[in-house]
Amino acid sequence: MESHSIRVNRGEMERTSALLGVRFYFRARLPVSSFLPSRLKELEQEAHFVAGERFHITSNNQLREILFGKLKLHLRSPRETLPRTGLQKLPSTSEAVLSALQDLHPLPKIILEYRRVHKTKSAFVDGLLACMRKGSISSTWNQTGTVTGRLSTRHPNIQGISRHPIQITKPQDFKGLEGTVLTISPRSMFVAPDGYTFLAADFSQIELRILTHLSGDPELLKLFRESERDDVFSTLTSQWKDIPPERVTHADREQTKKVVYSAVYGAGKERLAACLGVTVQEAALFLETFLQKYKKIKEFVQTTIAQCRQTGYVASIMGRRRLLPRVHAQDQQLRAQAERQAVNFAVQGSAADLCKMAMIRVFTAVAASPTLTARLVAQLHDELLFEVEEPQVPEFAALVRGTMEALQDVPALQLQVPLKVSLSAGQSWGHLVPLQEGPGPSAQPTSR
Ligand code: DCT
Ligand code: MN
Repeated sequence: MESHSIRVNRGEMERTSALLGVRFYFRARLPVSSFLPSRLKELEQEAHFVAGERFHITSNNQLREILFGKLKLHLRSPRETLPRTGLQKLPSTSEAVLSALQDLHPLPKIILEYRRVHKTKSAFVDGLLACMRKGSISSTWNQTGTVTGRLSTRHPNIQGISRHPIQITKPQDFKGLEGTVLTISPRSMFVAPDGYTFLAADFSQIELRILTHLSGDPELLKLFRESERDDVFSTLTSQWKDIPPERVTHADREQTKKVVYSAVYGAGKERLAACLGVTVQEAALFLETFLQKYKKIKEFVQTTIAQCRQTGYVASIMGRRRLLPRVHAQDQQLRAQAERQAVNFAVQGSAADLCKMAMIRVFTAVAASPTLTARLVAQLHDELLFEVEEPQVPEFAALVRGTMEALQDVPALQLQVPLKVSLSAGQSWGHLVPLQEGPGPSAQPTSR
């Protein structure tokens, strides 16, 4: 991956920087040029206007003084428990606080958007530009940089480039202008060279499958074995919430996902409540009913922690160990943290093992093939991204799927659950379309 580079589409890059950097209310068809005030500048001016004074928009101290010293928003806030910092114990200017205040005054919303645009611009425009060489980027990969055994990347951190488009909203209540939503899809800046196409192979629900294997939960096992063509999270949603499958919405599915991963990784009811936007009591009830229905998950969590206490380490499916001496700490918080890390490592570390094995096996298979020339260009944890010569797509797709799904039967693993790979392809990383299942080893049902 390091000896190969990925092409960046200059036009798309310019479009994105223009969206972020340049005013987008064009009265006439003005040329997009740099002397127009940038979107950040514009937000800064809006902030000064609604604050009634000029201040350093990036200074949290000055912002705090205006929000709470001058505008006294904390006194008007229905929430009595805004998190506080600093000597004067004024509320912080964190995202959570600003969100809680956004209906009281236009300033918090403007600041939130300023931060979002700034972050997007620095990561996806300035950050990428700084890493570009001859119109391409090539990340540096670190094999020993994470505690779970996942790979990590820098310059650029291609694994951190959001899969989902980022939406930036213009505040609606400023100067009576309509709110406009901008969509930025950072992945669409990466393109395959002429004659090639990107092919992405994504392990579906790898962590949930690993968890199912490790816990042996019969309900989950049944779900994965029987409904191979169905979407497991949708079925799961219908099952534990007791609603018919056809009434499960995308939002329900996402909610289930959050509940599942919170239950496993020990996020706790407060964090779950915050991320679902429900009350703490509701979140607690979700976790409880979920763990009630899939009893072996709770058992697995407890067994993992107990074993870690006994040995001082936790091991991944391939036997890689993480030492966790703090599992014996006196301090309850440190101990609870080590316990969460133990369970997280068992599942995520095992998923990392599988993904690395997939990389090695696909590489070996391509090297052994007299015809295939596909190259791995990036590993995004559970997703492998390849550059493939266009005519070779069908053959390579079948090989990748076959190789990755066959990991289920590796003797050292003997997974109780089937593995499922979804394939997509396209000219740009941001616009991959699902590949139809072609003929090949994957076309046969793999029920066992
Ligand atoms: N993850 C997590 N907490 C969440 C969501 C995800 O810890 N709220 C972790 C666990 C799975 C991993 O990130 C990959 O996330 P997704 O791809 O969103 O999950 P998935 O199980 O693969 O589900 P999907 O079928 O939607 O891709
Ligand atoms: Mn996924």
